[in-house]
Amino acid sequence: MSTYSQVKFVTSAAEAYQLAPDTGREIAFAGRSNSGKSSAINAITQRAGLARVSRTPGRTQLINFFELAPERRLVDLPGYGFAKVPQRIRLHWLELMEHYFNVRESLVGLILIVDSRRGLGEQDAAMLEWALARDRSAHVLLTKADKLNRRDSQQVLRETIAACADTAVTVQLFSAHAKQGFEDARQVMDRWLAVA
Ligand SMILES: Nc1nc2c(ncn2[C@@H]2O[C@H](COP(=O)(O)OP(=O)(O)OP(=O)(O)O)[C@@H](O)[C@H]2O)c(=O)[nH]1
Ligand SMILES: [Mg+2]
Repeated sequence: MSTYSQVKFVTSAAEAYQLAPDTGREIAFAGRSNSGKSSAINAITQRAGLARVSRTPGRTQLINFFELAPERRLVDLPGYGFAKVPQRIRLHWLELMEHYFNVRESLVGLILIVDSRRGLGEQDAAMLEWALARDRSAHVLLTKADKLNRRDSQQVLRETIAACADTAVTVQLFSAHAKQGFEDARQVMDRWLAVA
């Protein structure tokens, strides 16, 4: 199984024309602000300082591209759902995301990061729909699972699986802090990145 330890930063895009060249295969990570997206990326790639972890929600407003291997990328999409973000920035986010999902041929799958204490929200469901509508795979990481006891984490897992029933979306528990679920997440990514 890949460890992605050769991962390196490629470029950041604030505008559509700044996206990395659309070749090979890439996996996008998306989620609410503060859901634990950067922590999940660092955990899965085993690179502590790769994506910046912040205590201030909404800090990452750029699309960040990382190379896992030649022609294999991981994309950190800007977080959504942070109440204090001005309308102008929200609209820009929406336009940029629509553009990204519409044009990106190298996009093979979406990893959706959901705080397990919140569960799947409306905007999370909308992200999954965007991916599925374009025939992309999708996998949900219910993260910060260390904050829940076993009963509650199993319940949110069941609820999320039920919410994704009738789709090909897969779901797992994850914790960057407790090192839970890393291997399962990497297995999904390896499968998506492999040339069929
Ligand atoms: N307990 C616990 N806390 C976590 C976990 N993952 C992330 N956090 C915390 O959640 C906060 C947000 O984490 P980030 O990884 O920066 O989240 P993000 O989604 O990238 O946030 P933005 O880029 O700002 O939208 C930080 O204080 C992290 O330490 C986890 O698995 N368990
Ligand atoms: Mg982040």
